[in-house]
Amino acid sequence: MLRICVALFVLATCWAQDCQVANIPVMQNFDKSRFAGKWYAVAKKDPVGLFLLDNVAATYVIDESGKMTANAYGRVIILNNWEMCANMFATFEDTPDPAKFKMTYWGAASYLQSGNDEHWVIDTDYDNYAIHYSCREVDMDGTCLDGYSFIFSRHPTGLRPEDQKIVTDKKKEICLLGKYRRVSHTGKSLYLFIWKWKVRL
Ligand code: DAO
Repeated sequence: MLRICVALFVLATCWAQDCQVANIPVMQNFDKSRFAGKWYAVAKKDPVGLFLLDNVAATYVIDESGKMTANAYGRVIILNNWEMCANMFATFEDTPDPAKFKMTYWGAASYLQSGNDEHWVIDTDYDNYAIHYSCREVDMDGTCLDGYSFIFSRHPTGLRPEDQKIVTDKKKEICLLGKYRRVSHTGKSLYLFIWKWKVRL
């Protein structure tokens, strides 16, 4: 009897959790002008072939025509363990859903990654936390085969205790609970940037 109950509970949990990419709930009435400004990545679910390691931050800008762009940086290791600060630039194309964008990004140097990704805002209160999501490859069953997600904070020290439960519940909703690693902010990427700049002089 106990086994049947456990099996039913597991089944019910699976049914309750819809991991289809098409059904992932995003922020309602997302207002990109309130989202503008600097966000620190405090946790990350990596994609296959991870790139940005730590000291990751993104600054979103909305121009007079309403177009969103972003500058981002972070510590990366490329080409035979060469550690550097990657500076990235991204543009965003609006879609019918205000929380879903098509992102195109470039590295400031040719050996850095560039590409096109989805950029979805799952949830934010604009002043403290934001949950970003991008699925790069959808599996045959409609779930995400390869994707990444950043938990952003307005504060480099991390999420406020009162935001942690909200973020944990959202991680569960997007089927990524337990898949994140902490992203630290040690200032190392700024140090690397200054060091490389000095070497070039
Ligand atoms: O780190 O593995 C990875 C994926 C990195 C994608 C680069 C995105 C650059 C622009 C970031 C804007 C905010 C998400």
